[in-house]
Parts: sequence; structure tokens; C-alpha cells
Amino acid sequence: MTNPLFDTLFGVHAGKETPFLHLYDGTVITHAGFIAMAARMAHVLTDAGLAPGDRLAAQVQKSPEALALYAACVQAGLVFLPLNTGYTTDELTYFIENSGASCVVCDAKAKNALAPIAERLGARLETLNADGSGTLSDQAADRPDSIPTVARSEDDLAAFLYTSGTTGRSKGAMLTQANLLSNALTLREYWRFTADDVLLHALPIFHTHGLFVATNVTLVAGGSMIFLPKFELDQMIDLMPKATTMMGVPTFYTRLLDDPRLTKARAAHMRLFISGSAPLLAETHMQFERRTGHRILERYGMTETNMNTSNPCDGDRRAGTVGFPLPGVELKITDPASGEELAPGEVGQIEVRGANVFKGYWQMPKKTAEELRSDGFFITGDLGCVDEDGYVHIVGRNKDLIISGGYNIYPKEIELVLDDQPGVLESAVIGVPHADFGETVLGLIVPEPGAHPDLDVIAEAAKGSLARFKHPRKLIVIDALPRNTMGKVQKNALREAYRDIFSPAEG
Ligand code: MLC
Ligand code: AMP
Repeated sequence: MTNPLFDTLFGVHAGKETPFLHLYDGTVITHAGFIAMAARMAHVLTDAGLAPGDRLAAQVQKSPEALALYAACVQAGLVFLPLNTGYTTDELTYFIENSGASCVVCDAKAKNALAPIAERLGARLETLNADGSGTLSDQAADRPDSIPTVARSEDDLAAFLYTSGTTGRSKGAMLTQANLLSNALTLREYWRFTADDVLLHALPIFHTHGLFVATNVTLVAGGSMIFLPKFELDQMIDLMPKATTMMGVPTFYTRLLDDPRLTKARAAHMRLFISGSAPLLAETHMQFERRTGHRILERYGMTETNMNTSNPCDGDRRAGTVGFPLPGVELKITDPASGEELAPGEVGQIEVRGANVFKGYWQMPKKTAEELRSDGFFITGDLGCVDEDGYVHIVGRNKDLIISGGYNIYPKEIELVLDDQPGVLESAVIGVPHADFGETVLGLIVPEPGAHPDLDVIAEAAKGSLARFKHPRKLIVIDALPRNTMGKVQKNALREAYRDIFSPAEG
């Protein structure tokens, strides 16, 4: 194969007039139509001088064209770098600069803000809007429907996905063709995806879950997707009877359960509901089964590793567990201090090894060495254990991380912004339970002696530099942060003290 990822995911479908994307307005884009769309874009990118290995950063709304841009990059041998549509210009500047992108694709609305940085880096700037229009599509319109695929090996990079760091700036996780391909093929078998499957797709396509898990699995199975711009409850309820599978974060499931239209009859055509990216409460799992007759299949993954473990498709899907290591993935539980493997049943840090595990962080050899051992095991930062039946349980995190509605938020990034505000001595940002998002962000502020910081001004400052999903939902002034004898802020004590602030205890 000249380009294993392209050939296996996309190339095999060239010329097939089978449905690939069903849009809400009834439009159907066939596999052949999609591959041709991608080829036209690949012409534009290669004609512009982009060479294999160059990075293309894209902050674009979800659309068939946005997905075709991913396929075009794979075909042209470019490294695809998708970016959260919520990121501010400050945040984007770092990703674009750090990755050394040769091309930036954004919504026309963001063009003026990104032009200076693109110019500084000598990067091309193209636009692609939510409706598929823009300079990229304009140029692609009269290009040929096919293009020779650029040769790549399995070890070549296919994508960069940035993940935030607990202390410093975000790290670009380098994913190879083999990382993505091995996981897609494994999941197709494990979850029994076939060409008959129709996946209800409402996830964003700038993260592992919506881009790689959902899309790549559908592509290797030759199936189709009902491709929605975002999660809209009415559309999900409306379209469920036309789908066979759905992938979502736990918020999708709690929102569906809050709607009385979710019934056994409505879910009767579905064969599989999959959840991941954040812990699914056992209660949600049980409620969903009572309401629909389906046991949600929970799986566990990460940006750096794709999917690691999954509950079985045919066997017992256990609430509160993330199932078994996937075929080809080794998993062990180790002592965080010594790195020694622990006895079965003991809680420790989860480490994984396999073809799914990334190549390292872009231009960060020190960070890479801290998390990716020389023997290939990756230290996930999650804490868990394996029970006597082999099911993996995630019981906590060894990293200061908040997961809100499936988005990862690193408190340090927010604390740095809060600490910079007038009258603030120091701050602590914690995740607290939230009925809709699972966890949400709470900011605790300690004023300088005699100061009375204006919380509205501070909230405004956060808005300027941080994406909306990272904004503290509440700011509270407190006298002092609890510290242990080493001077370390005791976030556990804070989480305990404020655990009911958004979801008050019963009674
Ligand atoms: C939106 N908002 C969020 C938010 N999503 N705030 C906190 N956390 C989130 N996740 C903001 C909105 O901008 C809005 O701001 C307000 O909160 C309420 O918006 P909403 O209408 O309720 O949000 P909605 O657009 O419906 O989005 C919620 C959501 C979405 C859960 C559907 O966040 C989502 O699709 N999440 C999926 C994330 C995901 O794909 N994660 C996978 C990562 S990969 P305002 O100002 O209007 O109030 C990974 C690996 C793995 O983790 O294992 O899969
Ligand atoms: P990300 O960095 O966005 O890829 O997020 C990966 C993190 O999400 C993991 O390290 C886990 O902490 C968390 N995660 C993913 N799936 C699950 C799950 N099923 N249960 C609990 N946590 C999960």
C-alpha cells in the first residue's frame, strides 16, 4: 500500500455510490462523492506547495467539507491539526506557532484575527465556513475529482492533537498512520461495525472521539453517518429511529434521559450505544437500560492513545467499568512512586502499550520521556484497578484535570489567568459535580491583604483569553487555600467543601 491510512479508510471507497453522510436537510453524500471532494481539496493544497509532513491547522465548524479536509490531508501526506472551534485567538496563536503550521484554515469570521500570525509564520491562510463556502472550496471547485495519493509509511505522522499540560503549555500529541489505523481496525471488529451501520454523529470533529473513533470506524466498516453539526436534542430524538449506533459523551446520555420522548420504541432500531471521554455514572447506565432496554457500552481512551479498553459488544457490559484492554493493547497498574506493577485488584496508575500509543509530544522530548517509558508503556495519569473478572475500573486521576461535558480543562491554565488579575493574591481552580456536564469549573480566589477583587472584572478577563468551556461557572472569594505540610494546595479538601455547590445534596 502506498499510504496505508488513506488506502484503508478512504481509497477503498473510491467510485462507490453508497451513502456515507446523511445530512439533516436530507442531502446524502456518497462515499465516491466524499472521496472526490477530498481529492479536489488535495489538489488545492498540493498546488499551493504544501509538502508531505507539513502541518495544516484547521479551526473550522463541523461540515462535510471539514471532514473532507481531513481526508485531503491524509491523501496529500500532510499532518492534520484540528482545533476546538471555541478557542480564542490567544489560544490559537500558540497552537499555530508551536506546530509550525504551513497552512491555517479558519472560518472567514476569524480571518482578520489570524492573518498577522499566519503572515509572521509565512503560512497560507484559507477559509472554510460552516456552510462549506470559503476560499478553499472556491479553489477546489474546478479541480479534478481524483489525485495520485502521496506515499506514506505506517510510521509517518497523520495528525497532531493538542492536549493541555498540568504545568505548562499544551503539548502536541503526534499520531502516526499506524496509531489511527490499528485502532480503527480493532474497534471495527470489537464493536462489530459493518457496512449496514448508520452512526448518529453529533460529536465535534476536532477531537479523538468524533474524528477518529466515530469517523474512522465507520469508514473502515464502509458504513454511513447521520452527520449533525452539533448535539441538538430534538434532532437526536428525531433521527434515532434511522440510526443503528451512536457514540457520545455522558452528557449526551443524561440529556437524552431528561427527555420523555426517549423510549424503547424510539431506540428499537439501534443496535449499540457507546459512551466515553468522561466517566459515565452507573446510575445513568442503569436508567438508560430501564428506559430503552439497551446497556450502554462504555470504553476508555485518550488523545495520546486512541482507545485502550472497552466493554464487550456481546458479553456483559458492566456499569461503572470501562471493560477489558482491547486486543493488541497491554495494560498494567503500577505504583505511581516506584513504577512497579501492583498485585491484581490494587489501585494504581494505569499504563498502556500497543500500536495505538502515540509517538511522543511534538518537540518536547523531556515531557515525552516523563510519560512515555522507553519500553513503550504510556503513563496515562488515570488511576484504576483491574477486578477479578478482568474489568478495568477508573477510580480517579493522578493529574489535575477537569472533564466538563467531555472537554478536558487543566486548572493551571485558568489559575494563571486568575492570578494575574488586580487584587488577587492566588487562586485555585477545581472541578465540582454538575448535573449536565458531569464536572464543571469553580474558581476560588484569595485576595491580596485589604483588597476586594471585582469578580465581574475577573470573569471578563477570563473571557478574553480562554475558550468559553474553560470559564469558571462561579468565582468565590475565600480567606486562604488549605495547604499540606509541604505547602501544596489540598485540592481534595476544596473539592469536598464545594462538592454540592451546583448540585445540592437531596433534602
Ligand atoms: C459547551 N459549553 C460548555 C461545554 N460545551 N461548557 C462547559 N463544558 C462543555 N463541554 C458552553 C457553551 O459554549 C455555552 O456557553 C454553554 O456552555 C451551554 O451550552 P450548551 O448549549 O449546553 O452546550 P452544547 O453546545 O450543547 O455542548 C455541550 C456538549 C458539547 C456536551 C454537547 O460540549 C460536546 O459535544 N461535548 C463533546 C466533547 C468531546 O467530543 N469530547 C471528546 C474528547 S476526546 P454560553 O455562553 O452560551 O452559556 C477524548 C478521548 C476519548 O476525551 O476517550 O474519547
Ligand atoms: P483527552 O486528553 O481529551 O483525550 O482525555 C482523556 C481522558 O479522559 C482520560 O485520561 C480519562 O481521564 C478520561 N476518560 C476517557 N474515557 C473515560 C471513561 N470512559 N471513563 C472515565 N474517564 C475517561
